[in-house]
Amino acid sequence: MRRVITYGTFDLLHYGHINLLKRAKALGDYLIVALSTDEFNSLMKGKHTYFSYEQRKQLLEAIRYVDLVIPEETWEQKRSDMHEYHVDTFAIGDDWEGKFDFLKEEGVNVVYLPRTPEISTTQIKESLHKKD
Ligand code: C2G
Repeated sequence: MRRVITYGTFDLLHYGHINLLKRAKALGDYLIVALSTDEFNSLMKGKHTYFSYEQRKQLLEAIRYVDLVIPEETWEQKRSDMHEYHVDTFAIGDDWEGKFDFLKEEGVNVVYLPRTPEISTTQIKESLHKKD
């Protein structure tokens, strides 16, 4: 069983997120999503999400590519996650290119996947705001 993990906030779920999850799953047989908690988003990522952690978790668990959702509570948990979840591959969008290469030291493949252009949660929020 080749286990892949990815991390993110996944707020206002859109096709860019789905494309990422689809490609991440294709790197193995089992995909774990470490989902940023509400506290991690607001305190560490400076993100205010529309949907709560539980709502974002429910959405992700409904996606065929996702096998398990766990909480992402700190920047530092990645190293231990690789061992706790027996991860073979870490995958994330290439907006993070190079930032997680240190995980290779834990014996995992590190893959940066091209982001889907033209869509982002911020863009969705801004375009809805303009229509008000
Ligand atoms: N993504 C993408 N294409 C987009 C938008 C997002 O491929 N148009 C990818 C991002 O690169 C990321 C994932 O979808 O891999 C989730 O996006 P975010 O929720 O914005 O994740 P982020 O805030 O970058 O969290 O510790 C790592 C962080 O938690 C990553």
